[in-house]
Amino acid sequence: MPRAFITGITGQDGRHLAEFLHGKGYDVYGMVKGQNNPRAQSVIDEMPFVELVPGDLADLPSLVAALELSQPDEVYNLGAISFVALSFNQAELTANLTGLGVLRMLEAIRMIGGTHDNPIRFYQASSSEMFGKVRETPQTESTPFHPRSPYGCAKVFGHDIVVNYRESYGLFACSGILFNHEGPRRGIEFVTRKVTNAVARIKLGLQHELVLGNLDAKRDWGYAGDYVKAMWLMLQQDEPDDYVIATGETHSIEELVERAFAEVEIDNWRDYVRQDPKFFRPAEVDLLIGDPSKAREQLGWKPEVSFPDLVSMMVQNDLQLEAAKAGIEL
Ligand code: G4F
Repeated sequence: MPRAFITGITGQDGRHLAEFLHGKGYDVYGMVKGQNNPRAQSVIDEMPFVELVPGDLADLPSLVAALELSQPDEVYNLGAISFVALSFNQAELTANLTGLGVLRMLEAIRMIGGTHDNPIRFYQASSSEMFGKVRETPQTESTPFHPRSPYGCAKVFGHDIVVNYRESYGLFACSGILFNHEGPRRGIEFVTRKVTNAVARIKLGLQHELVLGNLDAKRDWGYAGDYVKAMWLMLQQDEPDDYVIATGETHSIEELVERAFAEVEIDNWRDYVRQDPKFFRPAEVDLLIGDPSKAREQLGWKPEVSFPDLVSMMVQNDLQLEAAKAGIEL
């Protein structure tokens, strides 16, 4: 059985990837940090097949120990401070985990797998946030980076150090430059889930207002379940490389809001939405749209879930969840 080690196992992508790899016959190991981590219990409940291993991206010896224990063929580094807004308040922590954490993981792989002919294959979760104030549209693997947040800066470091370790030590190390990817497992702090959850609650009469920041920003939103497949495909190629993973479509936050309200047959959405400066960022990424041609041609990957279907899936899921919590029959 091939063995996979995943950091960030408690997050949206970690869960999707663990399920996907389990379905492919992998033994799946997931790194969890901290003592009595409350999110670990939900992984145990949802995915009993995952073997949890202690470790922390801020602590190199713990990463070495985790790899020694799991002896993986493939390492997926999804762990990070992943919320862009938070990175402005915790910039140093973000640089340490989201940026230097990648370097530590690569070093741990070299220590365990040897400096030459290292058999461990490595996937890094790079991000479209690296493009920031975009230099060209659509963005490709060769578009220059111009990050707009401490998170984006840390991801650029992570991306560059993967390229450097690949070129310096011949590691099989790949980066997926993933554009925004969402779904029912998305954390409530991210705009898609914040919107779909609020719309469901408004429809059920449990909430009366949705307070947001910038409605003009545009994102290339895909479905997380589609995107984890691309991560795996990258590690099955003959040569390591970097790939943009995106839908090639962009939509504004306003369009997202309008579509989510339409899903529950509310047309006068503006009556429920208020903007608050506290949700605006010190520097914004105005427009993201990726060109996934390379992934399509070389990996045979394409997104399966459209934007309307994604919004519908998330709203319907939140309606079920919120109704069940409130004891409302749908
Ligand atoms: O949903 P968001 O917080 O995602 P963001 O910042 O695009 O980052 C996500 O995607 C990246 C890939 O490009 C990942 F690397 C990253 O880890 C994360 O998954 O915000 C999306 C947009 C922003 O322009 C933000 O200003 O929505 C705007 N927005 C407007 N009102 C809001 C809100 N965002 C949030 N989170 N909450 C609001 O109330």
